[in-house]
Amino acid sequence: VEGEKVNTHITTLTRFLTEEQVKHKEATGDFTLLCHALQFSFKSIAYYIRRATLVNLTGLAGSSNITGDEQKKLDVISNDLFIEAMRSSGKCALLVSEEEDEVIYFKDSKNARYAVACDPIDGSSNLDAGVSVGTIFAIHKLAEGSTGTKEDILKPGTELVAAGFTMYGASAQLVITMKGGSVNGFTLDQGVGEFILTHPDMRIPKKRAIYSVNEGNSLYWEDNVKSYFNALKEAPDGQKPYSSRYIGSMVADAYRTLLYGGIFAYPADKKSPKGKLRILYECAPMAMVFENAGGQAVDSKMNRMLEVVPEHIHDKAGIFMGSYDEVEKVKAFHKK
Ligand code: AHM
Ligand code: MG
Repeated sequence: VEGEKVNTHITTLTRFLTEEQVKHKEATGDFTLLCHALQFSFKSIAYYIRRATLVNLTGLAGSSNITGDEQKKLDVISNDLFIEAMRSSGKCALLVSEEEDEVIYFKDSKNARYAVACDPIDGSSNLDAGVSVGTIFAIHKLAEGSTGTKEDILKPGTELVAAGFTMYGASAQLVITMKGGSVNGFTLDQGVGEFILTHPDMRIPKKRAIYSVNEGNSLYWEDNVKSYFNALKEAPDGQKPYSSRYIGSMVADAYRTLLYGGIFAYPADKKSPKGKLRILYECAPMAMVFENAGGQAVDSKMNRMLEVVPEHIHDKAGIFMGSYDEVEKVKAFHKK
């Protein structure tokens, strides 16, 4: 571009992954290849979502998943894209998907050492309205000597080797974090078809007066949850009351919370005593991102979300996550 300085020092996701691999002497390159397969699934899901209204991909598929949600056409397509990407990578031994009742084992991937959990399209109730949705993923390493069993995925989030999510919004964003590492954000450049590092070392603000919760459920909330959210609006000591922001796609609500700070919650309540969001592919990966960005995530009993161990692959939990101080406030209300 004339007169404009073009930045040629760009970190693509591919380069980022290669540089990460070099940092780990023991790395075999398997994890990098798995991430390349993930990256392809994100790009193709983003592509189909963008074209959905034009090529008749909106609406229902006529089936429902384990949780009883009616599946949208795009839920089914994205799930198939994700499964195929994991199968063809040769590095994934087993996969848990929100859209599949049972664990999928890739028996042909003989030397695969990873187990993956995913929600191919989170927030799918928003799809037909063109509101942001995204993909959530969590990666575990198989136990030493294991060829891949359910036990390799029914583990607490503290054991995750990597996790993250995408958000297909005004642009496609990818947030990824690895064990003990920082959180990095990438933006898909449609022109070159690459995720570009645009948000290195993301840190969530320590506090912010924004809350994000489906307030329509307040009738069913436990008393301490009610009094906590009321307190945010009552604004004690002459402070400004909190602002409310709720999109209804966790990926979008989480992405905003990560950037601006605040609190996102989907508490367990009298109607759903175990909460709504699923541990393996919704709560745990988000908790890892938030903790590695300097925030916190807890369940409805105020246990650290990353330490919650699911018994079954689709188990749910209540969740509160966000800025460090905002989660401290939630905890304080649960001690009362
Ligand atoms: P989904 O995976 O079937 O899309 O459901 C998960 C979504 C989250 O993205 C969001 O936080 C929540 O469900 C919204 O639920 P509600 O409509 O009850 O507020
Ligand atoms: Mg979901």
